[in-house]
Amino acid sequence: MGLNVTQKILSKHLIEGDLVAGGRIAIKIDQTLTQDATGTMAHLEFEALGIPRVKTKLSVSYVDHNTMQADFKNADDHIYLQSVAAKFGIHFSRPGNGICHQVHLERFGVPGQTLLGSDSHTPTQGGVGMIAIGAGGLDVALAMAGQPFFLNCPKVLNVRLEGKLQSWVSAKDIILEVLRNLSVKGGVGKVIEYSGPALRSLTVPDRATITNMGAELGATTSVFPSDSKTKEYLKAQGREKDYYELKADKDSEYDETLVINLDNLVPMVAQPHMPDNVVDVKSLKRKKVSQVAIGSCTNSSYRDLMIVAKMLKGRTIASGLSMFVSPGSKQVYKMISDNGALSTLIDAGARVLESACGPCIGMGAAPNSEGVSVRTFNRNFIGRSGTKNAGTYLVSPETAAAAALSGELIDPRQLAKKLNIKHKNIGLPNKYEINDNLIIFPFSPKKSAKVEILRGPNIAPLPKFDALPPTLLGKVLLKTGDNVTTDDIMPAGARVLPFRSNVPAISEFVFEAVDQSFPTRAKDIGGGFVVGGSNYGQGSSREHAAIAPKYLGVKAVLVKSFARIHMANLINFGILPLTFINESDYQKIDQDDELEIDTSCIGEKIVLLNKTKSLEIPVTHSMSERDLNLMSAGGTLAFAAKTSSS
Ligand code: MIC
Ligand code: SF4
Repeated sequence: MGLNVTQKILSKHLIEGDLVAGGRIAIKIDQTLTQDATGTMAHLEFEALGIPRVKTKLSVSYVDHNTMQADFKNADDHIYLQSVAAKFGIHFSRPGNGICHQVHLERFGVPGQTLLGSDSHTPTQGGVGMIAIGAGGLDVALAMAGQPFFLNCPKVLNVRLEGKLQSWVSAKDIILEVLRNLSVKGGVGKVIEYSGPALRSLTVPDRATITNMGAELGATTSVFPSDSKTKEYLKAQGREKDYYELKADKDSEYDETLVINLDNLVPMVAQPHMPDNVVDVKSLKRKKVSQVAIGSCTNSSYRDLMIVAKMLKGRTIASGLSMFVSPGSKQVYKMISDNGALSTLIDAGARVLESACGPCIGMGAAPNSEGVSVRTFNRNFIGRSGTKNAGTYLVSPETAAAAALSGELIDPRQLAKKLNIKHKNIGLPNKYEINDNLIIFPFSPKKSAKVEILRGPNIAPLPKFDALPPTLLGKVLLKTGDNVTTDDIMPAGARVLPFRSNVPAISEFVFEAVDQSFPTRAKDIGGGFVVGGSNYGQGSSREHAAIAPKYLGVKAVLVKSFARIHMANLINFGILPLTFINESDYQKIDQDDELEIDTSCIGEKIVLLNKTKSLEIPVTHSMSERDLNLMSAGGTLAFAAKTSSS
């Protein structure tokens, strides 16, 4: 039997295990990426591993999240990251160069290779046929040190795209439709592989929009074949030599298939507060809009900004709203500046920001109270915009521009008719403007040896954690429902992000939006447990959602099911990830109950006693032998220190 694209790449990189869905495998990682919000921690961890130079084909450190610089903290982090990159042979993408995923697509993504990134939207590179996986910073640090990446071998779900996109319907609507079908849990344990006749008309930026937001399905990653469209894009980026054809064999098979006919697809919207709460835009009956934001790693490419500029040309945005635009990269910014589209946007009333994550991660541009914010982004979790009672609606650039002009959430086709504008596919330029002057390339080993790592006062040393004791005792500090996000556990935004390199300081914000008393209560009673529903820890890859609770004394998290990256992060920092054997037992534990967990035979069985209710509750875990060793040592760094000294 032939192989599909996922199997082709995984088999070429397989180091341990068999490609059988559900089994444990280890793969070789060719490239890594980090961004500043997770990168400070990842690089502190890399330093702790004691390796003189990265061992990957390519590692890039981006600065794109914390660019607000309200005080010295963000700036300190940037300087630390630049010095650490110079020391260890890492490419450094300076602030201003753009959002990691957009820049990586333009300059570094290579078909057929593997990429591990400390950001959940790393799968964006599946748009050029990579197996690109998001992970916690520590797993990325280990990959930089040349170690394999361990994961459960995913199933492959084929999304077959048939038909052709209609005018004013675009790639974002495709991924919104996939989310409507599969939900935020639908991709767990799976790679989403795209195929079908419609691929012929989807460019790499279109594909990258789709693979980017595949993160919201909970998928391990998403991937497109590498074909003539990939070649065209790489050529336009001056990287034709990186092209490598990669297609599924005709007789290859998939574990599951979803067929979407693009002929019938209409403009869609994900309503507050989940990316899978998707409906046809028209069903919102011209909802009034108070803010529009174009940008983020999902929709800030040259193509996306050009379509918005085309719609706004010679017009003014509606008086009842404000509009923000963040171009995805310096390349995009410079090109729209040179061709006049930037001037069109400014003239129409857009407030143009720098090339960075910005409003997507709550770094400014928070909506008004109870505001309706229409964004081209990928996440609309409650409070992420910075305004807890505002609602974020996720849409395509076409629908966002239509909202900006009309002041209402409408189907862009209605507006186009009225304004008499045509949705001529903007397509790709034959040649992008290439200037890598904001990338600092790795120093020679000789020059690296002389580099001094610069640590400002915001860079706190990594905390050290003890080995797992045979009994865990304590109270249930918090009981949550389903689909808790890492934004709920460890919020981001302008107030919190500056503390990403300072664990004691950031731990004061744990579960802030859910229960403000959590950090104080946890510390006062010497830690305890968290109980949750299904898909616990979905969303961002931030390992701070594990380190900070660990720092506050959280010993185990007991849930119906975990999201992949968060569970790996819990293991890395020595928090026991347990699941109920019978989901209904979730009802048998309440907040404040006293629990006792016997971990002395953790490899065979774990006994959980609810002492308050005098009940024994059957629980389990899905940790591999390697995970158990890490867990017993008190986490991955403690394990690495133990093994290197023995
Ligand atoms: C996000 O979109 O939530 C982030 C911010 O990019 C995160 C990483 C982080 O928290 O730093 C992600 O997606 O992994
Ligand atoms: Fe940045 Fe937003 Fe993309 Fe995360 S989702 S990498 S915050 S643009």
